[in-house]
Amino acid sequence: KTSPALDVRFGVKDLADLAKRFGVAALKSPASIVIWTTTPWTLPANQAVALGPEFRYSLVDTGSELLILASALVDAVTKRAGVENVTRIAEVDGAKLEGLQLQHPFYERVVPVILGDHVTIDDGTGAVHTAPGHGAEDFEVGLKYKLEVYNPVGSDGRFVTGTPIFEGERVFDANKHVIEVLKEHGTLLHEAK
Ligand code: VAL
Repeated sequence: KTSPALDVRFGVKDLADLAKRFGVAALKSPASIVIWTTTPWTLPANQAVALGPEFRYSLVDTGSELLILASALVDAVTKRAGVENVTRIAEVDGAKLEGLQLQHPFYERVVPVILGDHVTIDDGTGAVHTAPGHGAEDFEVGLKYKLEVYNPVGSDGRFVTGTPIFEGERVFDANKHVIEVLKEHGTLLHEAK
């Protein structure tokens, strides 16, 4: 089996702040930035979501929620997620969203939007799940933003004691559990099979 590819919601904490950044009137539905990852087991270590400063990002309304995606990827992401009605509300440069506060998809942790030149819009969502303890580019951009280099995985390949939810699990077995936990929290937008 190939590795799972997930689209995951990071909820926007402050809708008024989001509205201001996009230059629109009051927003009513819950809003999320959607990240794409092929390594679900790295999500416990997430410390930020990186956007490309010069890419355009759209705020889209699905009828039940608001999603923020790279404008170039709105069609691809909403199509694979089976979203039928997509209304584009507004568009900004990624730079406009720096510092926006997001809710981690299953922990009680608030993580910021950061900017990085390593972000691409070739695939995914245009928003990179950033775990400085697990990836070289994530580490580099983390230094710039003083993110915690959090690595909850021990040398035995298992989540260390004290890791919420996943303590003791082997990381590659944990992928399935992470997907279940995302579903429980309503933060899994799509899982490629
Ligand atoms: N940034 C990578 C990802 O999106 C890892 C290294 C956390 O899967």
